Amino acid sequence: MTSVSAANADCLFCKIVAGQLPADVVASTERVVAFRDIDPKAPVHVLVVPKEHHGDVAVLAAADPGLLAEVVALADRVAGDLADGQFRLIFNSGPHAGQSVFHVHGHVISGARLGWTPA
Ligand code: IU
Repeated sequence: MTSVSAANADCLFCKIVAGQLPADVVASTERVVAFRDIDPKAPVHVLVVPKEHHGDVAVLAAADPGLLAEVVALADRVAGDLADGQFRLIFNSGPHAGQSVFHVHGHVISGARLGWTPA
C-alpha cells in the first residue's frame, strides 16, 4: 500500500487528471474520471480513476469508501454508455498482480463475451 495525497508530482494519472497529459476521456464526475486505456485488451477497455491520488484500491477503500463507490458507479455508467452494461472491473493491486501505475484505477472491460483466464 502507498500513502495518500491530493496529487503526486511523479504520478502519470495525476498528470492526466490535471490535463498535463492527454487522454481520451469518455466520462467524468466531480471526483472521478474515465478514459480509454492506450493498450486496450477488449472492445471497451476504460480506466476509471479517482481524481485524488490514492495508491491502490485498498488504500482508497480505507481512506474514502464513498469515493470507491463513485468509481464503481462511473464504471457501471461507462459500460452502459459504451457497451451492453455488462462488465468486468479489475483493480490490479501490487506489481505481482500486474499493477504498473500506482494511482488506483479500475479497468472496465466490456463489449465482448469474456473468458476467464486471469493467470
Ligand atoms: P495497471 O493495472 O497498473 O497495469 O494498468 C495501467 C494501465 O494504464 C495499462 O493498461 C496501460 O495500458 C494504461 N496506460 C494508459 O492508459 N495510458 C498511459 O499513458 C500509460 C498506461 I504509461
